[in-house]
Amino acid sequence: MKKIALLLALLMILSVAVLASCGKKPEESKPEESTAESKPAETSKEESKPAETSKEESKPAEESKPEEESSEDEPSEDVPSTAEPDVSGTNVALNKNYTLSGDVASGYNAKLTDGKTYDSEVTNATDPDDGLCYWWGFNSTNTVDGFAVVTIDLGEATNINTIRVHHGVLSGWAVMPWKSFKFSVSTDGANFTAVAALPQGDTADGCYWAEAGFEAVEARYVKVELELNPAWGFINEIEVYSAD
Ligand SMILES: [Ca+2]
Repeated sequence: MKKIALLLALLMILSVAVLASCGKKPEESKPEESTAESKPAETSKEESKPAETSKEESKPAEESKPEEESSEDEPSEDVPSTAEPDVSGTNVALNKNYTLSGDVASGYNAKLTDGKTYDSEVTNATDPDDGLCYWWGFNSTNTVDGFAVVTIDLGEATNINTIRVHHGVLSGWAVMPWKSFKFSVSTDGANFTAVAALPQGDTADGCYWAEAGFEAVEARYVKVELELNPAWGFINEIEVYSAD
């Protein structure tokens, strides 16, 4: 009987131990819950990813700007030459001073009253691209309200009847035809009177001149306003002819 009593006692102890161990399991599961709690922290990291992707999305916009600039900066291609038109008067703008609506853009800084046009320059160039160095380039950086403005001081009041602007088109390099041409004159450099206007000319690639003839007028200052057709507008020479 004593043995049976001992066995029963042992069974009691074992059952209590088993129950005690089962009671610990819920406590051991708590760390699992805590790991589950760490998951929101991970998802918060995932939430930060869209911010990173937004940065990536902004990159193409930044990269596109240099592409536009590079397309504007590299207009270099041969241009078919054209013959000079006949004018009976004297080019009184030759070697005269002038002002511009803005500083030179990207090195295309031809002199506009030196008597040399693209055509004459390229004759002496060994590389066709050299000729393009003799253009003055206008873009959004050196125009005002969409207009390139050149004002020539003839030095003294002069009777004139013709103004001519040599310009070029290279659409493949973003050098576009001018949208319009406006010509005005002044005797004091402050009050200008319109004398002529021209619409957009040829749009095909090439060298051109826009020529405006008008009734003879006395002028010391000649203003040429060219409406930009983005991105670039090129001119090389402006001639003003005397009526005498
Ligand atoms: Ca020139």
